[in-house]
Amino acid sequence: MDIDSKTANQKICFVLPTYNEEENIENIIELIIQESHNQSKSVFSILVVDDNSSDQTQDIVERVIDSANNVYLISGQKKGLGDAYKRGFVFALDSLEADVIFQMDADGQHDTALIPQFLNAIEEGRDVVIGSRYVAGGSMPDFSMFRLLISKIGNLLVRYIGGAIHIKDCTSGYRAIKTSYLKDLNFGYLSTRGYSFQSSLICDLAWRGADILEIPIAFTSRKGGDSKLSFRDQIEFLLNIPKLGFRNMEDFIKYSLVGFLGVGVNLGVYTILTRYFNFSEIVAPLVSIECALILNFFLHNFWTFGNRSTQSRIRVRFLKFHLVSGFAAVINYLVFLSLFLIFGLYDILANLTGIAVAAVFNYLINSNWTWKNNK
Ligand SMILES: Nc1nc2c(ncn2[C@@H]2O[C@H](COP(=O)(O)OP(=O)(O)OP(=O)(O)O)[C@@H](O)[C@H]2O)c(=O)[nH]1
Ligand SMILES: [Mg+2]
Repeated sequence: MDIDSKTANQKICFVLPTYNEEENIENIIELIIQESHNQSKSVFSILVVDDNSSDQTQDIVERVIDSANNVYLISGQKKGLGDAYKRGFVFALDSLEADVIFQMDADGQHDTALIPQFLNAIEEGRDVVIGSRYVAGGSMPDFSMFRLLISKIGNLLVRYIGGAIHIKDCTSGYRAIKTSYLKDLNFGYLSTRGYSFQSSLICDLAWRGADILEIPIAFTSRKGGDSKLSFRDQIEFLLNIPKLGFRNMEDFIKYSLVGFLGVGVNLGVYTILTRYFNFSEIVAPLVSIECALILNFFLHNFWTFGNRSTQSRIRVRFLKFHLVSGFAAVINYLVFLSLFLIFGLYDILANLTGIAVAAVFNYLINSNWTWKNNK
């Protein structure tokens, strides 16, 4: 099957969350419909997820539905943007059987003329395309320095604590996502509001190995009406950062626990060999270190990194793990020596620092090389 026939007639669903968007909703639907006329390979649908707006939003959408195909409306209690998206995704997956879902604000801030660029990138094999304000060519021309600063700081926190360093814009609301990546999404975990929903979702996609591309957008001010995202959304965004950090650090925490167990096994085997089997102090450490390494390897393989899809053979991983451990020991020793001899640090503290640096090195290399996730 060639690419053309594979992507022919793929179903693209635009999920537009709305709350009191009577000034904007008709216009954005029209713009998307205009774009659909230029797309021969795709069938577009538009799903408005309205949370019982108190203005005319729903009446307007219902009027549009009477005259246009493939426009849908679902409504519900207002529980935040994340909850609205969650309901929208479920409808788009189950009822519309979408292949690609677009997230887009309904207030005209996202330029529909860029839709073909998103679709081209998806066709070229990307799993997620983000309309990004922070890659070269992207901008927020109408926003105050203050809002820009808040947005940038928020993005930095998500990137570095949430483990999505390579993604410049983690809170953008303009994205195209292949639904294969949404089908096994843990929606319960993502059920958060506003910006925190957007950042949780993109981190989840990044952790699961989605191929993500950012294309530049100019994020202008909304065409009409008022902003819906509140101070409460900002607070929840901040409270959500540690949660992202914990989930991002889960492997490292498991790795460290196994490491501590390894130290115990090393000491235990050494004590038994020297006290009960008359091993010399020269040979006993070699055996006890190897016992700890073997135990650690199997625990990492089946527990710490057990859910990764690593392509290399287990014996190759076993060798790599030993190699990395050897390097880590050298790093431990060099850090200890330099801190102790050059900086005159108390020897136990110097050794502890050496152990910590070596442990981080050990984790990073094993995580990204020995057990590289190929999914
Ligand atoms: N269904 C639903 N939609 C929401 C909710 N909160 C916000 N929205 C919609 O989500 C989109 C993004 O919200 P905006 O208020 O535009 O947020 P923003 O773009 O960060 O803020 P502005 O730049 O001021 O527009 C808009 O289409 C809103 O109508 C909600 O609780 N439920
Ligand atoms: Mg907006």
